Amino acid sequence: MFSKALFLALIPSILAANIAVTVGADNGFTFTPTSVAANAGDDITFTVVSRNHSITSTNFSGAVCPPPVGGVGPNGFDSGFLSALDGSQPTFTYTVVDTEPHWVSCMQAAGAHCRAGMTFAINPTADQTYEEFLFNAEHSLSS
Ligand SMILES: *[C@@H]1O[C@H](CO)[C@@H](O)[C@H](O)[C@H]1NC(C)=O
Ligand SMILES: *[C@@H]1O[C@H](CO)[C@@H](O)[C@H](O)[C@H]1NC(C)=O
Ligand SMILES: [Cu+2]
Repeated sequence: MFSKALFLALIPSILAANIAVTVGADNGFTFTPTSVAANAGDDITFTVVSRNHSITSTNFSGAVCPPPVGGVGPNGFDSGFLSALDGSQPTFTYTVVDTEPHWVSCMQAAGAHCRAGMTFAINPTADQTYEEFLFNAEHSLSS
């Protein structure tokens, strides 16, 4: 019979989710969905279905676009450029390591995709919403 402690220790792996996000649906500058709530241990798998994009963590405000190579941390990430131009659908998986908000965009075209609203949020909050991040990206100056 399971002890309660062993059962509780197993819960994170039992509940770890695999969350699918589509990048560039309908040839657009989009992430679908635009935000997710995720727990540490969850995998978020991004599938690029058009053009040539990156999945890169960035700032919530200020210098949002373009995200820098390597991404903004702590626990930042950067897929590098993933091209679907050859008809492939490359994927990138980020394993969530904390429950902090992470703000994500695309580095392509010196930030033009980012300023076009190509944005995604992991664990946005009441104080830092996805909508405000989108606004900040659309109004980010080129760097
Ligand atoms: C994807 O975009 C990057 C950055 O603009 C570029 O260096 C790379 O050559 C592109 N890849 C393809 C297959 O077009
Ligand atoms: C992110 O924003 C901070 C604070 O405005 C700034 O110091 C930093 O340079 C920005 N990071 C990047 C990579 O733009
Ligand atoms: Cu892009």
